[in-house]
Amino acid sequence: MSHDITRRRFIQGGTGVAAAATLLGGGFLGFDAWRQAYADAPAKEVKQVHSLCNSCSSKCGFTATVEDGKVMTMIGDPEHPYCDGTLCARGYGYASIAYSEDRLTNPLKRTETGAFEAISWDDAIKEISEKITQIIDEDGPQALVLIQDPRPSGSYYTKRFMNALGSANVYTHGVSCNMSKVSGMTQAIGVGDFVSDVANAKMVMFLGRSYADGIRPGSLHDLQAARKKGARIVMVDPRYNASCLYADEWVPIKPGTDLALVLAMANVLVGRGTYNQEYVANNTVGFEDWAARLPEYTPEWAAEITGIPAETITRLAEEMWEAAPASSIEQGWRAAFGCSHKNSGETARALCLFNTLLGCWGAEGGAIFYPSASAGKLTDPRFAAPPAPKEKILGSAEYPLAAASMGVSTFALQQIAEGKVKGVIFYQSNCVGGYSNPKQLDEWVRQAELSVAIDVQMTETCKACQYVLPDTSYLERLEVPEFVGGRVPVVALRDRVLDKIHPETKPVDEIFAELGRACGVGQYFDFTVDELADAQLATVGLSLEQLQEEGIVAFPEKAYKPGKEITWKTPSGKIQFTSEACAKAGFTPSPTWIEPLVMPEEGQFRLVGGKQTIHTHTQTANIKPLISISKKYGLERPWINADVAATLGIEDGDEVEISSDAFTGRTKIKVTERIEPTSLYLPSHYGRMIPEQQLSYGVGLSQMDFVPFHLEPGYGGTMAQETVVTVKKVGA
Ligand SMILES: Nc1nc2c(c(=O)[nH]1)N[C@H]1C(S)=C(S)[C@@H](COP(=O)(O)OP(=O)(O)OC[C@H]3O[C@@H](n4cnc5c(=O)[nH]c(N)nc54)[C@H](O)[C@@H]3O)O[C@H]1N2
Ligand SMILES: Nc1nc2c(c(=O)[nH]1)N[C@H]1C(S)=C(S)[C@@H](COP(=O)(O)OP(=O)(O)OC[C@H]3O[C@@H](n4cnc5c(=O)[nH]c(N)nc54)[C@H](O)[C@@H]3O)O[C@H]1N2
Ligand code: SF4
Ligand SMILES: [Mo]
Repeated sequence: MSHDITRRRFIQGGTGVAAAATLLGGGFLGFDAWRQAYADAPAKEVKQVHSLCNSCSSKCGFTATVEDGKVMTMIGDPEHPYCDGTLCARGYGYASIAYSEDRLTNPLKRTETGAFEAISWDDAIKEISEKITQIIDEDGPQALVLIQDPRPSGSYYTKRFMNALGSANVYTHGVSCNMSKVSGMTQAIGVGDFVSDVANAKMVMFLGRSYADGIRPGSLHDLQAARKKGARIVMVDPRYNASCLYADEWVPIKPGTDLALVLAMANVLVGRGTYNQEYVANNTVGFEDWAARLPEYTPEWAAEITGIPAETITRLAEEMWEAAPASSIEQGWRAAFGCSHKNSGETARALCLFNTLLGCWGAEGGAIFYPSASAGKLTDPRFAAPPAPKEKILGSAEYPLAAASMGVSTFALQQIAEGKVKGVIFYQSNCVGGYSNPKQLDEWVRQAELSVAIDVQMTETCKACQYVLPDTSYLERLEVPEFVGGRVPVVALRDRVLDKIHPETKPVDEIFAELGRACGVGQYFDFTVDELADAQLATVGLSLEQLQEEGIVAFPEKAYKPGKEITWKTPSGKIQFTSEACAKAGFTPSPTWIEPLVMPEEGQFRLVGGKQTIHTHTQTANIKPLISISKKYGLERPWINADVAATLGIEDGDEVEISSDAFTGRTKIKVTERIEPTSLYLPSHYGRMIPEQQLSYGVGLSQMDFVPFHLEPGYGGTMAQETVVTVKKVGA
């Protein structure tokens, strides 16, 4: 197969030995300049390695300079679509995990007393595999569950391992990330993702998506470009988030009510006939059903619910129409409707239908779909896939709209208490700490007959498990190639930047291969990750060695082409205003208003989460350079509206007590005008109570502690913001 492949000029021939003197030389000079500057200094081993960040799921590409086994510089790869030449602060800070004092360095087993003691790899693999075999013999493979945060090798090896055992139960973190969004969109447009063409848009509305807080550098660059070009940017968010710096307008909204806003804007456009009638007639089904339901959703109706004035709602709808088709509502990711409320899935569905009224799909400046590349089929029988599991992923009957590629992981854990699930394995997942109420999840995991966590540090999830297996850090392992979609799709590689630091750690590929062999399915793991990577790359005309040298290879022949006809992967082959699956799951055929599960009354607040630029979920709280910044600036403090604080006698920096039905905790508070009155914002990354995480222990509070265990009907999202809290000053 031949491909028109562009090759990035490698700055300097691969991994070479060069002269360099001190750390000071690291800086951010180009490699050549640095080498030149220290040409006469005593020789040290300096090499360059291309790899992928592991501080969040964006997995940005970078080139590391390594001197005598220490990472000196990391430069974001310009061709990587997500990083666009820049790593974010987390990308740099998280690299220190490799050398962290709090790394797991040995397999551990929980003893009768609840303490963990070291155990050899041989014993750990033997005991775990015996238990797996016993569970399969007694209860069948569907009694086993695996939960992972999708990473290149993680996704490949966990699925292969579970499928080889006959289980379909491989879950991601979706329930507590973007599952409702992905699943709702799929009902409308057949896929769970699109991209607002922000850089070329005339207008973009963001519903609780903040490129400057929930960072992906490439997206932030697009927002900056849009700002420069004069695009109209509107941020709908209960708080003035960091992206508002690039916006024309901040529209504060009561959280959980975005569906009412979208329905009312649709009411305005459809009521007036100011929508792309030709586009709707040619590309959709079920429009009449929605049109007949919209009249009751007037801007005045929505104003009551959202707290946004009716005139603003009407004006925003008008402006979006005037800018169409170079306008769209951006797709969002987590906090607003990724997994947060009882109406999240339906909000995502309605959002896609509103964009359809604009006729913006595939239009320059509108809502577009980026192409991707992928590896072809491998012919070598060693790589043959195990037979497809006989059953569907557990939870698919109860939550029929949930994307099967993510699955309702927390429902699967609930099935431990029902006796249907007996064994659970976590790979690179702090499920217990972050997917729903930690106390509840901990209780279920502890009831399992087998529980294993594979991680690099001690976490809430590890603590709940019987066995803890130490992975190498991402800087110490090669993974399978990562194909990334974008304007120009690419393939990139996580490579070994450092030699293994702790001898008793093992990379993910080895862990699952050893478990596979011990469980009697070794025939599916009869290869090294290097051989697998090389074979996958051969299907696109590359080799492992080539990609290691180049770091990233683009597929320009697959680049995004504006105006290309879109194939809608829905059952009808068209955009669906009505969905049979939604109707079958108990929703109206086209989206209508659904009240959130709880609404704050007088004296109560909805607890909302949100990312901070310098942290990722629960995984960076113990990272020295990052948590030091948090501590210095008090970033862990929740935000309360200034007027409301005044009525409660609360001042900036006061110690407060925050209570929900599930939890009560104390912390210092931030009083600000940057948040609407019914919300209390708790930054998402704190409240870790694991003493082994020495730096994060006891800093701030965790949103999930306050949230009861529950799941969004039909869609299975964790409903992370369906909780109300009260706040009082300590000692008042
Ligand atoms: N720094 C950082 N960046 C990240 C990550 C990270 O952990 N840290 N994680 C990555 C991942 S996995 C994800 S999922 C994304 C998440 O990316 P986002 O979805 O952008 O992130 P969030 O911070 O969860 O939510 C964005 C905003 O929604 C607002 N919000 C809360 N509730 C509502 C609501 O009901 N309606 C509206 N309109 N707004 C609301 C919050 O105030 C917040 O400012 O970030 C990615 N990038
Ligand atoms: N409290 C809280 N809960 C959240 C969120 C939040 O911000 N705060 N965010 C939500 C969102 S948007 C998402 S996507 C999910 C994400 O949920 P997860 O994917 O579970 O992400 P983290 O909570 O960061 O936990 C990642 C785990 O992977 C481990 N890890 C890191 N590197 C490696 C490695 O190289 N190998 C192995 N084996 N393990 C490694 C970390 O130590 C950590 O325990 O969480 C959701 N829940
Ligand atoms: S966005 Fe930041 S943390 Fe995430 S992969 Fe990219 S550089 Fe790493
Ligand atoms: Mo996420």
